Amino acid sequence: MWAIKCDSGRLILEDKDNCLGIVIRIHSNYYYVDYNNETWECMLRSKLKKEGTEPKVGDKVLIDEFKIVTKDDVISIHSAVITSILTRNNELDKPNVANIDQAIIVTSTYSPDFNPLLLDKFIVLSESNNINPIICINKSDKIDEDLREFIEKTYRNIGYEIVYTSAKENQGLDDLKNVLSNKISVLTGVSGSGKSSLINAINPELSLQVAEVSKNLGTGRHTTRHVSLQKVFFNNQKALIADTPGFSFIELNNIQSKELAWNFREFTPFIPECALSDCLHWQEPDCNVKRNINTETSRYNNYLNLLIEVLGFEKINNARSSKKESQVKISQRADGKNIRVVKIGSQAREDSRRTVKQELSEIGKRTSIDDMEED
Ligand SMILES: Nc1nc2c(ncn2[C@@H]2O[C@H](COP(=O)(O)OP(=O)(O)O)[C@@H](O)[C@H]2O)c(=O)[nH]1
Ligand SMILES: [Mg+2]
Repeated sequence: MWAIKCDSGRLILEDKDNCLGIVIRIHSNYYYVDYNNETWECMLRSKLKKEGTEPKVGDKVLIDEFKIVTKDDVISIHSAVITSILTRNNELDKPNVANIDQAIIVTSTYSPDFNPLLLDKFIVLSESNNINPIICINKSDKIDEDLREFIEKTYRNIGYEIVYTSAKENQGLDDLKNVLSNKISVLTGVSGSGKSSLINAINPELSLQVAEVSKNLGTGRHTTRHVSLQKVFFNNQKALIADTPGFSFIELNNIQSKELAWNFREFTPFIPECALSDCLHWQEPDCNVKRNINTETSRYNNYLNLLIEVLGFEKINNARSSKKESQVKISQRADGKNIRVVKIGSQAREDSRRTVKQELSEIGKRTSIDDMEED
């Protein structure tokens, strides 16, 4: 460690080995890294820049070349340089954030009413992104015993962690804090479930601008603003919480139908023994999942509902790609040169008349799925 005098005071250069920090905010070319409970303003080492590497919020990074600038003995800037980025465990696009440990799925007991289909959908979104789902039952000041029993039987029994909270009555907040400690979390769940109230109850100084997932299926509103991770301190512990909800869209359009069941953890031990390798655990013969689970449960019923949704998206995507295929044709011009001619196929013409929503509602009618809005 050494010190250099500079105009405004002292500049201390502290030479440490590479240390592991987490990017919590990005602003133009500056990356703000949480390391040792301080926020360090970092530039990217030029080698990484040249490689085109771009850190995301949530990235675990090694930092070096620490500088602490002091002015009149008061520390004004901690700065350092990012020397490498560790492999990500997971990453979301919207919001653009990596290495989320867990999604706190905030679900209310009333207004909006508890909706197991939506809860399962959020669970699938988490599982499919390799993010551990934690079920937070908020407004538990108004929970009846039947509902509590249903939640325990359905979710606790298959291994999900559940916390019961009431932001209004300050109940269960210590349990929630325990879950959040030393982790990177996103709070997710529909509008009105109590996300903002919970954040405020945990830490009133932290005013998260939690943007909302729209009430209507598939019409998520996403913010253009960069996500950042907020540091929250309690009981000598620190939590990092994303300031936007975990999933801007609650559509399952990135999941393949034959993959969906892998996001139902109670199904997974039985999937490999199904007779068909692409078994959808629905109408197929010799299905090992159906043989081993109770198909009378809301989980299985919700699985089927979500499967129909996923199949609907697949149908639309296939139609789109067949449209693409039919668009390009090579033709020979009079001068002998080959040219590409765009020609729309009949299937594509038919599909282009329909919107995605119409397609989905038609599939819905054929299979009489319930309306999937949450309240
Ligand atoms: N009874 C009760 N009401 C709550 C609770 N938490 C939040 N609310 C109310 O639910 C409404 C929606 O809460 P809000 O935090 O804005 O939900 P968000 O949309 O998920 O951020 C507000 O009127 C809150 O006062 C709770 O634990 N119990
Ligand atoms: Mg809110």
